[in-house]
Amino acid sequence: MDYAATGQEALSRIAEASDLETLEALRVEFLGKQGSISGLLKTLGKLDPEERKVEGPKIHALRESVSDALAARKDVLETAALNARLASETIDLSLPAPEAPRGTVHPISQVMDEIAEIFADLGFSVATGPEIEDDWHNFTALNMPESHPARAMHDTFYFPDRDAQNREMLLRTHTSPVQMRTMLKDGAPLRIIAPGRVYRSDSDATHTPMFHQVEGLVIDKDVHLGHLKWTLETFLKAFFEREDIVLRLRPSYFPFTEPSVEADIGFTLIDGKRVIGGDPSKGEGGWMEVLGSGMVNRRVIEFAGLDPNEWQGFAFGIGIDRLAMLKYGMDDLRAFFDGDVRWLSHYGFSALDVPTLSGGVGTPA
Ligand code: 2NM
Repeated sequence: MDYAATGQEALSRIAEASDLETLEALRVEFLGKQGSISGLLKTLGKLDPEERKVEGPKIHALRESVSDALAARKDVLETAALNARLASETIDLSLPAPEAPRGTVHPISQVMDEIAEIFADLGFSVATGPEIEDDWHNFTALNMPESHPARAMHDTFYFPDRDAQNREMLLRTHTSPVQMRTMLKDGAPLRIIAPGRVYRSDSDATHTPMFHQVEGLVIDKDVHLGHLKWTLETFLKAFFEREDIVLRLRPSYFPFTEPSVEADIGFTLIDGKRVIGGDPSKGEGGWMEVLGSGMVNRRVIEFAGLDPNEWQGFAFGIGIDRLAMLKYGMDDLRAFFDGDVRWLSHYGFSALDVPTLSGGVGTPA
């Protein structure tokens, strides 16, 4: 038999295939299991040996030439497809860069991160809790029973309805309820800070109805006022990045601590400007109140389900907004909450400026 015509037709159809799918269909048509050339090969078995000697090589040669043609055409089509992709997917590197994000990290967020970093190094973990609280966690458990005058001084925002336990609901006036919840949940010993938003119905040039606080709590055995003073001094030196921080503790009163102390930080006058650091008793300058603190009241330890004869602790509370103003030189508290893009781009921080003790907690790179 002559297979030349079959071969010619197959080769010309392969040469005309314009895409890879068409070519694959041809491969199946000729060489697939049910393919025409595969069919010819199957006939060999039925021939007698003499005929097979003649027909065998011809059919194999046909199969070979079709197979080679398929491979060659596939190569051509694949190269063409790749070239088409390379031509259509070019990137024009001479185009201007896309607009970069313009957001900045708010100074309050930055200062919160700085504070968390410093206290993490002292072994404190960060605790959080709800901003909507009940009066037991916010007041009663902190040694402020219903009649306590400090409750009135807190200018509390109350909700109209009570909760399922018939407790009054309110916006927390400090983050102390977080400490109470953590003591009840984790017990002692404990070393935590609780940063976050707090609310008091108070609004003027130096007070906003929402502000930020970080409170710290250490519960352990044989804890005393010396540990408190060292911790506060170490924190303030790291925060203001100077060794010449001078602290003055003054006796004070908080219902949740006994004794209670307020801490002032010394500033000196340089060219008429207040600069944190230095000893005001040895030159020009003065004291600025920065935080309140004390030894945790035995009654608070009891409310937290701990034995005050076994466990003692100290606690402190710091206003983050004021501390941020002192460190970064803003003079108007209200600008913190205006959302003015010009103010934010001036005072904001780069998202890449993550505070670390090794790299500096407040020095932009
Ligand atoms: C302050 C001042 C003094 C304080 C007390 C507690 C707790 F939960 F342990 F009782 N947390 N924070 C505390 C003590 C807060 O802020 C000016």
